[in-house]
Amino acid sequence: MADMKALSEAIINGDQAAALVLTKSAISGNVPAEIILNEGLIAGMNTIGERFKNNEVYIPEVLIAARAMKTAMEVLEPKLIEAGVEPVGKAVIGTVQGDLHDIGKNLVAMMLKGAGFDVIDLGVDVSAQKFLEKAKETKAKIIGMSALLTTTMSSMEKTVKAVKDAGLSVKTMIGGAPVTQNYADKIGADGYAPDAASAVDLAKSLIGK
Ligand code: B1M
Repeated sequence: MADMKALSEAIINGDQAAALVLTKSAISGNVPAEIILNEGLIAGMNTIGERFKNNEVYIPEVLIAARAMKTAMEVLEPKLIEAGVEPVGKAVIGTVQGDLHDIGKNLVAMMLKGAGFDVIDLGVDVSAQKFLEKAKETKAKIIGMSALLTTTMSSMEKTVKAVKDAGLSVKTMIGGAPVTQNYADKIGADGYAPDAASAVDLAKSLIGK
């Protein structure tokens, strides 16, 4: 029986080669794709997320773990599709219009993927209209916006307003260094998260998972 604990340890340690070998051996040992995903890969990313939140590990460790997860996901993905495993939810994410900072946004996207979300990353400089169109097109449950400049935060408000005006039932969540819970409340966003691990908890709670 393939060892899911070893697989999650490989993710935690960011050991790309071990993550790949263990995922392949689990697949050839007929471990269900969902078990490999949940008990191996996601369990590992969850641990990294917790450690990151507690300042026990830092951005480089998260990025290395996410890279190991990505490598393993490349071989697991066809099996998940075959097995018809549903993602936790679909999230459209991006850095808001006028803002080119994407390191934090990328971390949030990686952690969401690590938690089993289907993430559509629109990149940087994303307008309210673009967020809205993509959310409609993909039937996403969440729009996630990141801003690092005080001057671009107002773009979040535009997106929240556009979503409300369109009557779209999608949850909006925001984050980034200058963003606060107060600001989220002020603009009527559904949630704010201070870091990537909290963003995962928030995203899950917004969609009742
Ligand atoms: Co710029 N920059 N920058 N910059 N930059 C800041 C943000 C700044 C604070 C530096 C300073 O003056 N001390 C300042 C903003 C001042 C302000 O408005 N308050 C600033 C400025 C002024 C600028 C320019 C205007 C500089 C210029 O050209 N005169 C320019 C703007 C360009 C533009 O966007 N239009 C600019 C450019 C750049 C670079 C291109 C050089 C580069 C960006 C490279 C890139 O992202 N690819 C850059 C960088 C690297 C920074 C600093 C140094 C680091 C930002 C970062 O990546 N942090 C930053 C100073 C600093 O913060 N020390 C600075 C690490 C990252 C992991 O943290 O993004 O906060 P963060 O993400 C966290 C959380 O916030 C949260 O989770 C993440 C992980 O825990 N989070 C979310 C983020 N998004 C979330 C979304 C969520 C939930 C949580 O839900 C959806």
